[in-house]
Amino acid sequence: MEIKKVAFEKPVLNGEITVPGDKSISHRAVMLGSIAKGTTSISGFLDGEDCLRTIEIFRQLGVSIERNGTDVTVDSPGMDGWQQPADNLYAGNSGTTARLILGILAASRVTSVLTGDEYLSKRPMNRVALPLRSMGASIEGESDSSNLLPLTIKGGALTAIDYEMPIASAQIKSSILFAGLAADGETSVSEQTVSRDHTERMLEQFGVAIRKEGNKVSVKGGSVLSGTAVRVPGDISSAAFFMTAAAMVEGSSVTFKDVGLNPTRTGILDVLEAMGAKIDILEQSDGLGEPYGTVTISHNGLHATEISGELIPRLIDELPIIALLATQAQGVTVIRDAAELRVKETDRITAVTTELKKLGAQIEETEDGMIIHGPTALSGGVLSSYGDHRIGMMAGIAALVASGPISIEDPSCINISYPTFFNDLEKLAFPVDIQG
Ligand code: SPQ
Repeated sequence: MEIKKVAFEKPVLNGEITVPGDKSISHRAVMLGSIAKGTTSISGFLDGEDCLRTIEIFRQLGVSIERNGTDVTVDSPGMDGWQQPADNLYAGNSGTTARLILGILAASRVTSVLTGDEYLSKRPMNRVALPLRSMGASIEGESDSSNLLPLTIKGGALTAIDYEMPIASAQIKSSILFAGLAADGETSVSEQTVSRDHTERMLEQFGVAIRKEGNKVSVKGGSVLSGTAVRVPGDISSAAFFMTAAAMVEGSSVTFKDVGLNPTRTGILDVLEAMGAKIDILEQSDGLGEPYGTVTISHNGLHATEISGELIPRLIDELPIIALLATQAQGVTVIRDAAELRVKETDRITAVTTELKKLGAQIEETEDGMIIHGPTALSGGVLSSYGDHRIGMMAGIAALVASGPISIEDPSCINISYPTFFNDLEKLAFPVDIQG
């Protein structure tokens, strides 16, 4: 097993970094560029493993996709011109690829089999497959309820639905809206709590007229998409690891250039502010759909907070690193309403509490969150990533406050969303020792 050991020194984080492109936006840019007829030019694309899976799947469908580093050009005949794939479509570890593509394939003219790695093959697909089936989609699996990959999707005619989502999920919302693009009638999705809105923003960029009424969004079947230019800002979910590090380590101040500032994703900034960190934001926008800017996070003491309700979807992927942050804050931090963490790449509630306890953290697992007592001195140790990039990176950042070295089992999963994570850790803090 590959081990990456983070050498221990007393660090202070100072400097400026530009984190790689946003994962959610990169996926959607390739998907919409492939549905659209014509050429789409993407800059700032995330060359992480999950997004590369999305590219590969559309290539198998006959879309021409050229990648030159973080510049990607998609040249598509449009959805009606896609070819029958010769092999199964492999989504790897990527829940976003699998769930969004289910909606797209259901609306296409091809028949395909969608598969994933051992982790993705345990994640529920019925959250998108059930509403898609109610639109008339043919999605069949091997398990009794056809909830798990592999799934066979026979694209065909769909009928619009008006769907109320039982949970806040951008993946469910996006999958149904993508299917709705080719359905007969107007498809609507309502959510009780707002989830990330990259799909809605990007549909408009590709020329689709969407209708928004409160928390309900609708698209008309037969909408025509035209290729366009997409600029992907830095991923705030990746920046969150070093934002948290800067907030935790006394004397630190780190600047993040060109990071996404979509309000449906900035819950981490709200939490850092509520816990006492100093935050300076210089917001910019170039009119290409997504706000972004330069953010500086500086250490300024830390106290506990409560994280629940509408804030949760705005920082769902940041909760593992926030749990680590809370171990260094004065008081009791409570995280609730986050049961969704149990169906991510791993059960992130159990994984975070188990791993942080190994370092001496006072952290308890609840059904839908965690309770963390701080501040606690953390020791070094050997931590598992559970094959989950966000748990692996949490372990890497823990080395900044631990009294001894941290070894991370199976760190390669970090390439899924932040391939340059260890370079940035070295740039801002201290050398890492790569073994295996
Ligand atoms: O793609 P995947 O594996 O589901 O990625 C994760 C992550 O941590 O990177 C979740 F495990 O992010 C999801 C996020 O949790 C990405 C996403 C999206 O791009 O639409 C939406 C969120 O998931 P959900 O289930 O709330 O819709």
